[in-house]
Amino acid sequence: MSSRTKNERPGNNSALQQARTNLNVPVGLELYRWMGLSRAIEDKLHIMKRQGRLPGRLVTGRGQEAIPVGSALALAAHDVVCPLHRDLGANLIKGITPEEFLRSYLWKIGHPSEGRDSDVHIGDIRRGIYPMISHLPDSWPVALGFGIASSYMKLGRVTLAFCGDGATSTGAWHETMNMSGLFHTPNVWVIENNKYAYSTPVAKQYAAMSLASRGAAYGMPGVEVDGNDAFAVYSVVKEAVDRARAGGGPTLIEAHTMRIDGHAVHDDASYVPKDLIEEWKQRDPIVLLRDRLLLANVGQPTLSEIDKANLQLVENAVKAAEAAPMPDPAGMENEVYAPAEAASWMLLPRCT
Ligand SMILES: Cc1ncc(C[n+]2csc(CCOP(=O)(O)OP(=O)(O)O)c2C)c(N)n1
Repeated sequence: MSSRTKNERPGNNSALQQARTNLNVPVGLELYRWMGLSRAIEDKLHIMKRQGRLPGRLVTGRGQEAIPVGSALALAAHDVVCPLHRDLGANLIKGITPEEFLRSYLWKIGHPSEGRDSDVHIGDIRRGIYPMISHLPDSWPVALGFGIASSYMKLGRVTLAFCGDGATSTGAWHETMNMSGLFHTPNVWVIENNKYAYSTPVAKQYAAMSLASRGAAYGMPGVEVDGNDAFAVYSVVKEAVDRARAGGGPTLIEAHTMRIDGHAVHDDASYVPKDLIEEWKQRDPIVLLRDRLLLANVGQPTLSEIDKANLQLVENAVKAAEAAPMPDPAGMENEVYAPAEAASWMLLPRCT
């Protein structure tokens, strides 16, 4: 029996070790830019919520941006991603603009659902984003379907799906993994192990020492990665994406991180030991990457420019979204069912 606990971070796979030593600076700067934009939007949403400027709920992925950003940056333009409630960064990289995201949170028009759905339920299949399904992890069987279609039609397209540690206890999760291994689908499965599913800690969620170890049971590689190390996430996911595209089948990736906020803004997370949160706050993925970029001789002014540009984007987005109109109730039933062109991603040229 291993003496590792489920809260420890892994550090024993080759892609991860290599990532720690060889930071690719242009990729590092892209990771920094997208993580910073995601954080800036979610920080602003928290302020707006407290000011009473935000209707409805607020769920964020602050502190775990390295996973959606590192993963989505490893995809090609025509690949598909299935983001969930902690994955704003993946939506942004695949083309959802800050303004569209703000409009969604404010229930305005001018984003893919045009006010018929709200907050994190955003996506656009024409941009390769399958919008979140609330029933967790029901986007996984859908991602499997994308994978099977891509193999069958020889599209060369990879589909990446995210879920949390809690979602891995469901039947849909296990059935998806079984079929993915069986059909050798071009999927990358990313678990964001943030140690809590609402108030349930991982110790009460599963008995296995790691979730990645389940990969072997389904006939696919299972890899653990430090989910607060953006470049390590990018490297591990890129390896899995390249393998999937080359016909090498799926990979299960367990990215270790910590939910440093409550489940959502209404939850003070008082059930989480304070020292656990503090320990992980010291490993803020944006600060870690910034320090590595500085060590790699990227100047502080370059990083400050990126931060400034991100804040400006958010301010512009908030202004435009707040000024935008609400939907016309007369159009409530339009496009409730997917338009025919929703399947058009299949007809796009092969992804190279
Ligand atoms: C099938 C299902 N059961 C319950 C819920 C309610 N719910 C929403 S988020 C959540 C916690 C999920 O935990 P996890 O999968 O670890 O993801 P995290 O929120 O920690 O990122 C729960 C129970 C749901 N959305 N779907």
